[in-house]
Amino acid sequence: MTEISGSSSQAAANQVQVQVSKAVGLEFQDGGGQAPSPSLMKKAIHSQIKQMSDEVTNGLKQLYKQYIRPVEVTYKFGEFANSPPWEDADFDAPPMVVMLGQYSVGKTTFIRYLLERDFPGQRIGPEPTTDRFCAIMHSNQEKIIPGQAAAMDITRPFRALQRFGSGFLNKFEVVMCPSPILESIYFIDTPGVLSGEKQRIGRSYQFPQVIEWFAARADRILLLFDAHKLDISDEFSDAIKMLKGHDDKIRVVLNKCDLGKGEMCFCFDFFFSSLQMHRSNFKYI
Ligand SMILES: Nc1nc2c(ncn2[C@@H]2O[C@H](COP(=O)(O)OP(=O)(O)OP(=O)(O)O)[C@@H](O)[C@H]2O)c(=O)[nH]1
Ligand SMILES: [Mg+2]
Repeated sequence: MTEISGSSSQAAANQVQVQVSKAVGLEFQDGGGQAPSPSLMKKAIHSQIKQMSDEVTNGLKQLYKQYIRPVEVTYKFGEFANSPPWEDADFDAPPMVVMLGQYSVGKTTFIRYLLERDFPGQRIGPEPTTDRFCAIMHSNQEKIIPGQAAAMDITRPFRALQRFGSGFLNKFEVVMCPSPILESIYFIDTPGVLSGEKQRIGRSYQFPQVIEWFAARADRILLLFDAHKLDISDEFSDAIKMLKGHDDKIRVVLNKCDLGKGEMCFCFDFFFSSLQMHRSNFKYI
């Protein structure tokens, strides 16, 4: 094992500093020039990370096209697994975070909080408000792209949504918004799951199948609950069942905890055992 002495670790640190200084366009000489400011250092480190992640993404694209895609096409994997071959946009998109929950649990408010700003088309209110699937992505200008247009665009990872037909695409939109967090991830806001027939009757697409598609593509699925209404409707239970096979991506969020502590603690054990009834392999971590 090589032991790094104080002087050699100092030399290594200086080398990193010199590289970062070069990346931000500053001359930094030993004991001489001015050290870069923390914000410039941060910018330089981000750009280095971006460069590395671009290299990894390009390598993955190449491996997929060369070795995996031909096998998928030969054995018609897309048709069996309901997942057409990946395109460049699927690799280039940042990680996807899907918000799921019954109506009015605070999904849209949660996204708004993380964006630290309002976004176009945002609807927040005590009654069922969000009536569509909405992908919230980064751009320097605010814009809403209708689902039909987004699903035709080869630079976006939504072309495979065409399979759900215009009934779904009319209820899907991409919202572009200049929030810094969206440079690293993007959100899918979903319509709240209502109980009873009224939801199913008015819908011209298969909600569970759409959830299944997003769950397969997602990197993180946040299941939101109102900490004071922990019952799970049949419809929401069906949606939870569609997440089968993606348990490692799921995190459960008990929202609206600011509304009073006592009741919430009382309900927690009941809630957790009820959740386990719907998906027995949920674990409390
Ligand atoms: N007290 C409290 N109220 C909240 C919190 N989060 C959301 N709300 C309120 O709950 C209501 C519903 O919030 P939304 O963000 O519209 O909920 P949603 O889950 O997106 O609702 P749908 O789109 O209809 O499914 C609004 O009146 C919010 O102001 C919270 O953490 N605490
Ligand atoms: Mg909403």
